[in-house]
Amino acid sequence: MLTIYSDDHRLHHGQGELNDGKFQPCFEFPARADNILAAVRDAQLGEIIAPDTFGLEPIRRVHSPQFVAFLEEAWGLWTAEGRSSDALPLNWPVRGMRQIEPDYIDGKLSYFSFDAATPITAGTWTAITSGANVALTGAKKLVDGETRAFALCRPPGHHAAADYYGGYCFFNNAAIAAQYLRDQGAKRVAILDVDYHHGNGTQSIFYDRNDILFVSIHGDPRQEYPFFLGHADETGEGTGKGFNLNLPLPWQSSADDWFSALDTGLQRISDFAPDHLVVSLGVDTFIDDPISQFRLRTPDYLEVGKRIGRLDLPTLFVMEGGYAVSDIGTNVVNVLRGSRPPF
Ligand code: Q9C
Ligand code: ZN
Repeated sequence: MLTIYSDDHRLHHGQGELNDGKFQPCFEFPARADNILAAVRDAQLGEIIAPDTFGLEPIRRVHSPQFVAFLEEAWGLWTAEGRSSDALPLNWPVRGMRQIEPDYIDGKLSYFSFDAATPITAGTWTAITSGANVALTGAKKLVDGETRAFALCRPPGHHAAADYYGGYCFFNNAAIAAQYLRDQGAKRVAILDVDYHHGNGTQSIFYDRNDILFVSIHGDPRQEYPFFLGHADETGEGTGKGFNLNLPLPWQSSADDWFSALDTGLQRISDFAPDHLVVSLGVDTFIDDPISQFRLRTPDYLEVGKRIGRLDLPTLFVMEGGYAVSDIGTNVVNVLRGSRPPF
């Protein structure tokens, strides 16, 4: 299997995030991708290539121009105010407040974000544009006939919507790749999100669409971040009705329960008969993940890969979450290895 990777991810390295009422070191940090890359090499999974450059046009197919412009200018505006620490928001425009983009950088951070765990740093813009290129290069490989590719994206993307960032995510790499596949001629694309957290950004980007099916297995939003999207009754709207499938599970769900949900999701994808599959690959479902409450173990990830592989669809895996850094490489590689025939 082909892996697409760039060192540019290291340019995004936040100093900290607000967690448990304390300012703590970021859970999402460069060693995650470094460890995955090392495991891909050790497993001799296949060729590792650098991304091509696609420019901002394919990013603007899923993100608003205002949001893209904000991310490009944010660090400059922040440092122009004399700040040298990471840029973080402090308040949000909730129910009844006006949705007007402020002029001042602190207000812009609030307007375009939804949490205080996602710092913008000096190198964030370079890292996230490069991450989008990694995903797009993987998508292009599918168009060119590759049957499996792994976009080793960092930072992750699935919490980012058309015009807001959060949950460690800025550009929605999986959504950008799925839209690119459509724009290159695919009639239908399915996105399977197996990250522990609901892919609220991806869902909201494609919620009114019947050409891109979104299926997600995740911690029940009654208990788990991002809390305000991911319920089972969110099935799509307008022409998108029936093309969004949420499979929320409670904290401490067993691996068996998780695999039952996976089978339900895979059946829906199979019925949809897409031209391509994009997998939002998070391994924060792991039993030892420091911020998550599911119970998958390292050998389970081989089985995850096998079941996905049996769909027999051209598949792009896009890296999302997973914070047990010493196990992340093995867990990811197990999914990738499992997905290759023979099953
Ligand atoms: N106490 C992804 O996995 N905050 N994002 C968690 C835990 C945000 C996770 C706080 C978690 C975001 C891509
Ligand atoms: Zn996650």
